[in-house]
Amino acid sequence: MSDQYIAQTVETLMRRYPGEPEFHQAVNEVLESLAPVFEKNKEFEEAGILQRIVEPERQIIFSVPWVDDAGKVHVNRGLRVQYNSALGPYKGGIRFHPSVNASVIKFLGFEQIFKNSLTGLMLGGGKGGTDFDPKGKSDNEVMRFCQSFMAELYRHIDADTDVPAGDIGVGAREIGYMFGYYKKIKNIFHGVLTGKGLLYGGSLARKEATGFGCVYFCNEMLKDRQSGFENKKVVVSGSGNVAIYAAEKAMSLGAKVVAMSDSGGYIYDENGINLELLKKLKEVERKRISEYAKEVKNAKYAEGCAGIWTIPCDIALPCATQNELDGNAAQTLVKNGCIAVSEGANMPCTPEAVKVFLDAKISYGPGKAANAGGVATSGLEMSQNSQRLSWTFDEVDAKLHQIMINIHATARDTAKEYDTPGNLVNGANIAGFLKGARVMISHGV
Ligand code: NDP
Ligand code: 2IT
Repeated sequence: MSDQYIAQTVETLMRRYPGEPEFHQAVNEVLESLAPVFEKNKEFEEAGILQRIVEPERQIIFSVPWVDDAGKVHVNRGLRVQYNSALGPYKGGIRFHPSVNASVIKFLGFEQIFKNSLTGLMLGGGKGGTDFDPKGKSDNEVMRFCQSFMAELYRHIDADTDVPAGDIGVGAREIGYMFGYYKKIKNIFHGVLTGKGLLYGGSLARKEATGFGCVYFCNEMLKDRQSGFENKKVVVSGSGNVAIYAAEKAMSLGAKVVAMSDSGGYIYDENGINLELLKKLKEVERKRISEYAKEVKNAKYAEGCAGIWTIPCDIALPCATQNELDGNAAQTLVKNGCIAVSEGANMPCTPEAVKVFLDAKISYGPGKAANAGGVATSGLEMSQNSQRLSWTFDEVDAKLHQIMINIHATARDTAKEYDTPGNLVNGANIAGFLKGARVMISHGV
């Protein structure tokens, strides 16, 4: 009965949104976990919770015209999907990447509902983005783009309505330009964005939070198998915000990070990555990761980012982008002795890869649980902004750490309760869903 309800809901959604593979993938992955929940809670089907949660409450699509340094006019497409507001103001990042389209933003927004629910904070789910490519653009071009983006987005967001943050291609620089323009045209200085600079309301530890949180989560999974990061060999994909701070925390717990990547290729440094150098190349100079191998004699660079998973490791932290780790890569990791995978990125492992990890019974932390530390710390930034106070780095980090411990325990206990012990995919999906669904029932249709 509940199987039929789920199948019908999926079918209707696929018909309504054809040709959106990432969105379909994300929905299927969550719904595959939920049959026993609908079996146990008949009131969810009666209240139409599933049809309501898969359909975004609001989708905003707008044009973003801007002028480059040579005076040429360009037009990109901006999107904001305000997915579900049961648990609080819509909350989720903004992505600047040429691959952004409605499918990508809806998959990210849908994931965000469950992730934000798991944090235990009052956060609804949303996501935004644009197909603008910030690579190779001057600061002034990025500023003009951000201003044009905000010239439309400002109508739809507010500190108590929808609070965007960063994601791929959006860091402190872009948040600064967007915040400045919002303030200018709305004449309001409040916490409408998170990931802000520390001098104007940003939270200490927000920059580090997603990567640190991913490692805190992984550490909890390792503890359950009487293990830890000490002396482990770690591979981290990506070399952006999430990857850098996942690597930093793994190192501080005694691991050796031997490989990192960008969309062009990966570096392998068997002595352990020199993170200060990598930060300089990536965060300050915005260079390609291949430059690292030019500066470090023993390091090797290989073209193509997928090859990074062939490097033997104990722990893999995919922190770049969706579907970057497929079934073959997963089999290689398992064959090479990998015992844990914790997703810093959103949906980096394909469904085939996830199946390989679950079948092999290695520890697998799905992104909506393992990378929730970023948005959780955004929630802490919102709390600080509301209070007009700022907490110390250690205070925020301690709260983040506890939130990640709680998310892991919730996912693990829920998986056990629903007869799939060790399956944190089911645990995270079910626990994230239950809270939102119960609140949707309280609010009426
Ligand atoms: P950044 O833009 O800082 O870094 C992204 C990294 O991933 C870069 O190294 C980039 O390489 C690489 N990358 C991007 N696209 C591709 C691709 N198609 N193939 C291979 N590599 C790619 O982004 P973040 O670190 O913020 O985000 C990384 C992931 O983490 C995303 O999935 C994001 O949704 C997720 N996430 C981010 C959070 C945050 O707080 N920032 C919170 C939770 C999840 P290149 O420079 O060559 O493009
Ligand atoms: O995917 C994510 O959780 C983020 N990009 C962070 C969202 C946020 O609002 O901090």
